[in-house]
Amino acid sequence: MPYGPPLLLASLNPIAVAAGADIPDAVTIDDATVSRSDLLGAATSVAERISRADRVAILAEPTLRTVIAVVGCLIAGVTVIPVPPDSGTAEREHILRDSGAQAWLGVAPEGTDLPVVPVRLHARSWHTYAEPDPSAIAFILYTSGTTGPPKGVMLSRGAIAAGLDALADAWAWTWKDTLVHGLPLFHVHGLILGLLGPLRVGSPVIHTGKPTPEAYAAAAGSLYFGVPTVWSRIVEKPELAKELSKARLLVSGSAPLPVPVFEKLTELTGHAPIERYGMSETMITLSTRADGERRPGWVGTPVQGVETRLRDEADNPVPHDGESIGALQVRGPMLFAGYLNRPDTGDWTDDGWFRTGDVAVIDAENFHRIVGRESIDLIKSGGFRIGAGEIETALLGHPAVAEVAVVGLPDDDLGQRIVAFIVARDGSSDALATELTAYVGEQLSAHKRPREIRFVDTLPRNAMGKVQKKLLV
Ligand code: MCA
Ligand code: AMP
Repeated sequence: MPYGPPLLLASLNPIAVAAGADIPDAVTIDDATVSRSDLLGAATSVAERISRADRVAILAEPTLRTVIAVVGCLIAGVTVIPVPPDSGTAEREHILRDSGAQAWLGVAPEGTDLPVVPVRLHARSWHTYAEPDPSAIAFILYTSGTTGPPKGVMLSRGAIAAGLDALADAWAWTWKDTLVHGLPLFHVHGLILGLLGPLRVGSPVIHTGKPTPEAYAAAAGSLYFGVPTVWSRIVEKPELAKELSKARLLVSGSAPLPVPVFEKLTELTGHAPIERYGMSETMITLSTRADGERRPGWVGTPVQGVETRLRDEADNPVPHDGESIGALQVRGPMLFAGYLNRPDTGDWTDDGWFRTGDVAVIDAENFHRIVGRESIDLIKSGGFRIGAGEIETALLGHPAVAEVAVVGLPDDDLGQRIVAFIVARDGSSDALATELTAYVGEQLSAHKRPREIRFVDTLPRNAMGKVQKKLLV
């Protein structure tokens, strides 16, 4: 190795950057473009100010300040807790309390009790830090379960490195690519794949702020990331979609890509999209390959280092015959290190496999198709994972709500849309529906607001009194 030990953010190796491995456009975001050396200098300056902290919270707006803050933490070996910038009070307080974040790094929300460490865009430091151990936790990402508040997924540096290298292999992703996306910087997709991926592989990245068809068409990259909602909005604008024919690879993930969208995208751009499957807990475990078959409705084969298997309800093996459906279990080097403060969630089998909660089919060529989720209470809307229980708890806090059941109903644009069935105490009205939607937004993130509120006289319940959501869907 000419430039010292392997680093998580390999393209920011200080020795290599000083020796001329600089590029002027390492990251473009929010109308700002930063070179590798400026990013390294600014982030190292952040590292100097926070190196004695264990965990800091970053309000993950899509800005250069966020990028510098995240990179600074990775240089110093400080765990990052990315906080959705639009999160409401209850969600934000939960994340801060549960994670034990000691400070805000960069921008802080109003009224915070935590100290705030500023991120100075023009400060520079060239101090060098030893690379932290691969087992060190780089991020705690909060993600929804079926019930209760979001859980903190602990991702180690080693898992991230393994996950990104597996994708570079599957997608033939190199420094010659320019990545384009506009996904949020508080989930695996936008943050780990979409920011750390380029900084590891060495490819420039253009973050478009929002993932709009206009911005994607204008960015002229070679590699594009999107959730299915992004791709379905792009194919509705054929002139813009055609601009993407100049790219090398279009990648879809975070939710099922509808077959008609796959086909339309192929027709308009000449590129059959790459589909890949993953979770916050596992990073990306399945993908079609740049040099392999791309089959509509299927998410490909295990990436480097990953093994998968299917189990039935009695925990017996399910054959890989392309038809039999089973619960998908995975293992591999990119899996998480557990949920913070929740050691015994029962998601691991005794022999070390992670239960994904998804049901799938595997064929004789080891191609995988995701059939759906085991629980009706985990909703995927616009690629965001949303727990029905969390929204129900929020709504039950409103005095007008007597009973509530939240479900995800099929939606052409979002995959699923959040619908709340509500038994109101003192009558219903459009004004109350608007108030309840806003009430959820004040407490949780904006995308957790119900798109629709349906007032009902009663909820369907079984003999035990449990709401039968299947009857609502
Ligand atoms: C939204 N709006 C609403 C409501 N919901 N208004 C009233 N009531 C509601 N319930 C408003 C929005 O605030 C916005 O307003 C406008 O309606 C349009 O909203 P929307 O249709 O949601 O469009 P959008 O805001 O453009 O969002 C679509 C999106 C977004 C950009 C595709 O869903 C998105 O960024 N998804 C990415 C999720 C993601 O990255 N998931 C990765 C996790 P206004 O215009 O005024 O603001 S998965 C992962 O990490 C794993 C590992 C994986 O496999 O990748
Ligand atoms: P999250 O933790 O937000 O990443 O959500 C993970 C969940 O998203 C998975 O358990 C799946 O249910 C779903 N998911 C991710 N990628 C895909 C895909 N390509 N096809 C179908 N479902 C997907």
